[in-house]
Amino acid sequence: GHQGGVFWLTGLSGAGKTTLARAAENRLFAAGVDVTVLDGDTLRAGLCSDLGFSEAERTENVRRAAEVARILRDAGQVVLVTLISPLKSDRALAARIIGDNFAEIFVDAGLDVCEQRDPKGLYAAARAGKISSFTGIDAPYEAPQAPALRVETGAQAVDAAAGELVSFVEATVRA
Ligand code: GGZ
Repeated sequence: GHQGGVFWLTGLSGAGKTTLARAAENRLFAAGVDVTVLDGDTLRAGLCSDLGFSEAERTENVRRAAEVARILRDAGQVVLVTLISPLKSDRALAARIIGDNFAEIFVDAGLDVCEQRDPKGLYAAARAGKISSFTGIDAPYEAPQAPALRVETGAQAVDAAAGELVSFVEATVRA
């Protein structure tokens, strides 16, 4: 068996949070772990569809995700949350809401790499002034200073990055 726990993946748009979490989810599920992914895009399509990208709305987005993650954790799930969650203070809010078994994971790819990937053309749109308050362009990203785990996703392949995350999760929740 295993304990519940929340693994909070923070990082820039395009850093690979969702890809990493989905790869880890598959491996953890195969290893018998009860795992759920709370993905920013999914949440914003439903539970958080009333929220935009102002500071106050991002805080509310983080708060709702944290409350849901806590419920799932209390039910014994391993929860992988993938939100940019750019502000230190918002991640501290999530940590406070969740309490025990919370781990901050820094999904670390440089802005240059993320902007080059630009899978949805959002960086280009932000540079062109078509969208504002875009994280890394005209809105801040405060990198974690002391994350529980840092996963490099700029140069490292998805498989290797997922392996690091899975090992960390297993070591944490099987303890
Ligand atoms: C940042 C934005 C923005 C702005 C739309 N700033 O790479 P994506 O596209 O698929 O993921 C990003 C997602 C960010 O939502 P989060 O809920 O994770 O953000 S936060 O934690 O800050 O609340 C991006 C898209 O939404 N997107 N506009 N202005 N990302």
